[in-house]
Amino acid sequence: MTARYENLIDGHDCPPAQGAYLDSENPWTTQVWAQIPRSTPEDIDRAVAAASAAFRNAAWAGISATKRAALMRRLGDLVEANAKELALAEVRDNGKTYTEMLRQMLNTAEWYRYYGGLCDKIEGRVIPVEAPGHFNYTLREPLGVIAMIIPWNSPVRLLAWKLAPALAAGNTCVIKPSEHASTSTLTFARLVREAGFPDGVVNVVCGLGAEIGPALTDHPDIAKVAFTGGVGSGTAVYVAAAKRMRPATLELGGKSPNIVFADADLDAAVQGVAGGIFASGGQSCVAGSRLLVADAIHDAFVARLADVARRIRMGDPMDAATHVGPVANRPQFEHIMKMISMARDEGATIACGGESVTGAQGGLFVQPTICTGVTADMRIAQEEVFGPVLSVLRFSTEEEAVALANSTRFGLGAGIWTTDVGRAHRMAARVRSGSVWVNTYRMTSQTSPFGGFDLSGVGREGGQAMIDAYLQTKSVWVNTTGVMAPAFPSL
Ligand code: TXE
Repeated sequence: MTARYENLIDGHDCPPAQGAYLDSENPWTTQVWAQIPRSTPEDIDRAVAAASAAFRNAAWAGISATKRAALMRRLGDLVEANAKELALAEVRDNGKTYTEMLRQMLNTAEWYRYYGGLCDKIEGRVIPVEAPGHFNYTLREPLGVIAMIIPWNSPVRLLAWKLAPALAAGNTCVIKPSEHASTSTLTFARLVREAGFPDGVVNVVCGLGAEIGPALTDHPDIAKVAFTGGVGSGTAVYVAAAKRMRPATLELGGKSPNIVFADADLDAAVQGVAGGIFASGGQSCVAGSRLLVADAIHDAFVARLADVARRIRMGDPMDAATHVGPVANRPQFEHIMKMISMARDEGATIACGGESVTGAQGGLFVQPTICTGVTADMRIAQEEVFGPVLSVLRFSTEEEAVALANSTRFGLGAGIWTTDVGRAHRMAARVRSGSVWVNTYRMTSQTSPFGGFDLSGVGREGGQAMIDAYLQTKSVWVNTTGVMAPAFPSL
């Protein structure tokens, strides 16, 4: 049976103004399992109006920081209690394994708890000023209505990276999930109501990026845009924010290198590199899609990696024995296959994989693929695939490794595999990347900042400082003398 979902506006389930819906296809069964609203700018207007009213309403604006913290903790508890339902919605929407999605949901709960802990630690300062008889202090105030635009690969988790600090700071929001994966966000939004947040604080409007995205990012009552997605859409969002002189945080993916030196613990490196690119079918922003490997170990390392790649089990994402589910949606599948064919045309060798596979129920898979003989000037070494495709480049010196690592316009993550502690720190300092992992990969935490250099984005998510990105500072001056000096003494 097809489930029908509605937008959440001002605490109510709201059918889209034009009454149109989009089909949500389960990528494993290829069957339509849900319908989501195909909203129009009218729906965006309603949601922004609700969020603006909620921002001013005493039920939210006047709530104490201690009470806001309690709401956040309650939301974290509800995410944990409903983790299975949320994970199931994501599996149906994007085909990632249930095991992975469940783990993500449990971690997502921690984001709300962590930022809940910061609510009552938002403090201004008393500032010594060289102005006798004047008292100066700062107030830290929320920004207003935040537009949050979310992709399909891990919607509830990537939303938390924005929503948790934004709510902790006292903002309200309008969320636009991806048209490819909206149901988990709507399921999550019900929990926001259940936790006791006032109506209108969190609103969700579903629909196509091209049809409602600009109506949201260009809305005059939006105070900030927080976005995760591709570079193309991210650029459009950033331009829209700039035209209204508004801040934006953007997380835009990458072409992250795993750099394996000859002195590395090769057992560990094989695991890290294979997991870095093939977990989630490569559909993750930090996918380690470039392997930079020392000449001396190139052939042996690639052979070991290919052996792991060939043994990865693709299948039903609900089956605990499955390592990787289907590609999340047809446009993404077509994009991955086009990139593999482009790699072949550019002269790369497909050392393993390279073909598509149709699953038992019709879902589309791409074999874990390793392209060797790749050079830095090839498009396969420069452009994000967002699929299970690894480009292998070789180096002979540390200098060359640094140059190759920094040879793309992205800079999201980098793995460094070496047992030489000096080299590990030298490399960490020289690689242009928002996160550097030494002898590990993919580590993130609500307590630590995450984000990208260059085309990988603007701003950071996670960590204490992130709450500042959802606050603004007001400087208050008070004349304590009771006397105002004449403006024009001679008059
Ligand atoms: O992302 P989009 P798509 C990369 C990956 C993938 C490519 C395209 O390489 O192949 O992006 O994926 C909304 N104004 N990543 O098409 O278009 C859209 O509706 C406002 C990297 O799914 O960037 C969705 O909600 N919003 C990545 C969101 O933007 C607009 C995760 C992301 O969609 C808009 C996913 C507009 N003009 C894909 N156009 C990561 N960094 O993790 C679209 N949207």
